Amino acid sequence: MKQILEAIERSAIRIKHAIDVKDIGYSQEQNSSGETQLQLDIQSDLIIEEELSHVKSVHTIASEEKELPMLLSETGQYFIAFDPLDGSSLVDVNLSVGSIFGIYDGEFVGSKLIASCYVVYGPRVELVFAYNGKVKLYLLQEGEFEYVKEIHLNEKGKIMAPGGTQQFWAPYHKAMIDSFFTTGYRLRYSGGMVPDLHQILLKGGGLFSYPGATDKPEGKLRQLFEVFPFAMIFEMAGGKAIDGKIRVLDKVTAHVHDTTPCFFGSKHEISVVADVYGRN
Ligand code: FDP
Repeated sequence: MKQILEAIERSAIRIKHAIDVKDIGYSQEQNSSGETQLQLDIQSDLIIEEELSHVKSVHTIASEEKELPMLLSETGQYFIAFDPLDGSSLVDVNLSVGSIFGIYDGEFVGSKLIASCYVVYGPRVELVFAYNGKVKLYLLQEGEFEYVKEIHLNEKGKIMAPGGTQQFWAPYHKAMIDSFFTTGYRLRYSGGMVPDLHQILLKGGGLFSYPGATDKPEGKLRQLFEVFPFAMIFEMAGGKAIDGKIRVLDKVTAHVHDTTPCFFGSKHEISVVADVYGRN
């Protein structure tokens, strides 16, 4: 696991450099979800693939930018799913973006996720690593990731990050989000999953939602690359992650690019979501 974390750290430093200096134009390619890839998406994907290919314990990788998983080493133990540059459409407006990693033991199944990591490329580069029941924050300082602190969520937070297009939300979902705002929650939504969830984690709690809606019944966010890794981080930090009704880590993944509706938050907000969705 140490070698995997070191490979992620090296990737993060190289991706940060690419963000700072490289062409951010669109390529001619589309990813598996039909989105046009940025040069930076492709570049970040190649950087991570290269760094993980040096780690013998990595059996297979799956990337948001690749159609199919890629075998790296028959004798490896770990299956790593990653979104190389999540929220990359925000790079041209200079908002924060991130990389997300889920480290699975033996197969790409939610219950086999054993460690998660994400990197935020903002004014500073931060890395969060969840393993063995602890969620640890690191800050990039002069080329090294230095440990800062453990992350713990409060029982109840103050931040609301409601994803998706309101026009397509179910009426009960809209009523639930409105009711959070009328009880004092404040809107904090940049459109980048990594910085939006990072803010909730570091400010002690709140709710990030990306529901199923009429335009996207299964939501937008991908299970293996985005939802499961953050679900583990929220659970280890003392919060919860559900799809409205069930724990997202118990969901069955039929295809590597499957999406799911998702709600991440501290315990209070998730109990409200479970109550509303349980009745609808
Ligand atoms: P993006 O398409 O820019 O990569 O992963 C997809 C994602 O961003 C998340 O980072 C973000 O939370 C979400 O999409 C935003 O979607 P909406 O624009 O539909 O709110």
